[in-house]
Amino acid sequence: MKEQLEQIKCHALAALDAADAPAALEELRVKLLGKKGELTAVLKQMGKLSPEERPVMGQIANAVRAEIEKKLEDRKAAIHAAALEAKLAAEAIDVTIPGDSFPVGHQHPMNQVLQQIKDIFVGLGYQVVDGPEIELASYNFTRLNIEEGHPSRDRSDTFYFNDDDSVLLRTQTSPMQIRVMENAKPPICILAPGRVFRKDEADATHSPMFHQIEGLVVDEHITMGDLKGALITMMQKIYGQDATMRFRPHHFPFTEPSCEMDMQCHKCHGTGEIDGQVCSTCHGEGWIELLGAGMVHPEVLRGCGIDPEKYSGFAFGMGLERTAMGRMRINDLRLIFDNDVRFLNQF
Ligand code: 2NL
Repeated sequence: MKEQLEQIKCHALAALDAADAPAALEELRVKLLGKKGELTAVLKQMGKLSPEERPVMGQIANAVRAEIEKKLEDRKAAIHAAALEAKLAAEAIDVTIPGDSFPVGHQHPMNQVLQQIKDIFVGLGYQVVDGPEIELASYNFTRLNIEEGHPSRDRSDTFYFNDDDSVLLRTQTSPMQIRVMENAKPPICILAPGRVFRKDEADATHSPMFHQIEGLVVDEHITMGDLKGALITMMQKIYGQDATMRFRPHHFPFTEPSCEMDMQCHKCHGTGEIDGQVCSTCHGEGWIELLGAGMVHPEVLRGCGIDPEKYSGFAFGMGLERTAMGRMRINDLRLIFDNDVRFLNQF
């Protein structure tokens, strides 16, 4: 019997060493240690032994069992470790291989300019507002003090939707500011950027759709000084602290008084020429037109339910394309809308 046990142990350890998969190990476990296994079969014969032999054989049998069990565990661990090793090797990622590169886009030059101007005014406490592009003529014209018969209302200048000329594509972003003034109480401090539409044939300086940024501040004691402070601050943040501005009288129906703001040409420093040649930036003017502005007309305030005896305000408007063209030396407006990447990649 002792030889039998030795033989079982010998075969078992060799077979376990050869097994290289969890399923094969389990098969061997059943074959060796299971209820119908080889070791159990030998133990069943213990009854035939003498009382003196029985404990001796029992001890040997237990030792064999323990040795097989230990071998089983060792092989299980070894097979598991080998499988893990193989998996890690197969799934290894070489982080030193260069990645696939693809071109990263950038903002359109118009958006770059818009973002910079918005950042400046948000920094001054303005709120950016957005409104409908399809507007009522009352918001776009009447409430801005633009009377019936004014040239800008002409059907050859404005896109109307109906025969009575009551609905249109906004020609400026001011209607948005009217909407804010009639709904909010001063202090009001807003920036209204957006698309506007005018019946213009597209050429180097005209487009039927373009972008405007308007600003509006209404509160007690707002003066022309506040207007100048805000606009000079904006331009000096864009063009540098030594940029020089001038204000010229002008006329808008919705502001009184009204003005236009120019900046002294930063290329020729106001002389209009460089090395005896006409300056190409200001075309010899010495000054560059930037925007229109003024103190909100009392009738416009009153029409929005704001008492012009108590409150005053300033407003300004600028064309975004014109600003971008001046800043980035773009000489044809159509380039801005063509979206040719060879053009856009330069900015
Ligand atoms: C220009 C001039 C301007 C305004 C826009 C405005 C808006 C309201 C009331 C009063 Cl709600 N004024 N906006 C004022 C002055 C000038 O734009 O040349 N834009 C391109």
